[in-house]
Amino acid sequence: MITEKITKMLNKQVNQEFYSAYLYLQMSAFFEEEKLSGFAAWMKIQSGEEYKHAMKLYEYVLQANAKVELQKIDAPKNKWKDVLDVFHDTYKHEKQITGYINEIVDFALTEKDFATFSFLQWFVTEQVEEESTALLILDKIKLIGDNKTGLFFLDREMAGRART
Ligand code: OFO
Repeated sequence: MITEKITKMLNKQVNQEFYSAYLYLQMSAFFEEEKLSGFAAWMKIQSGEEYKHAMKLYEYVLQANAKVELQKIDAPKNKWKDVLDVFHDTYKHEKQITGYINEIVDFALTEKDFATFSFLQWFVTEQVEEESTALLILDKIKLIGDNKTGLFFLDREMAGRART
């Protein structure tokens, strides 16, 4: 059985992951408006990944015989200047999520809740990948600058995720 405090933190993280799914879906819609279908497809898949993260936490809370308490999901930002602006936000958001995960990991250790500590290792590893991917794309966008042809090809590359 997990403690009330850990349950509360995990439930909050369920909400954060659903918010991530919402945010990335909104970003996908922005890319659709901008006619960047590759970026849109990439973000839609990312949104689906976040849904899976939320459900992983949800299942764990249930499995631990604790109470799942779903909370209100905030509306995400829905306006960006350009692709660079979106990926600045994406990278910033992933770093924030890493911080939240680390807080729970840290608290689980304090409580000697080794089961939750062990469960969260998947998220710790996942966050390394999430941050690294967001930064890689951000750097590519910076490299391209105002070059429209570069953006066209990067959009095609982003579409590749939908084919894998
Ligand atoms: Fe983007 O990894 Fe979950 O939130």
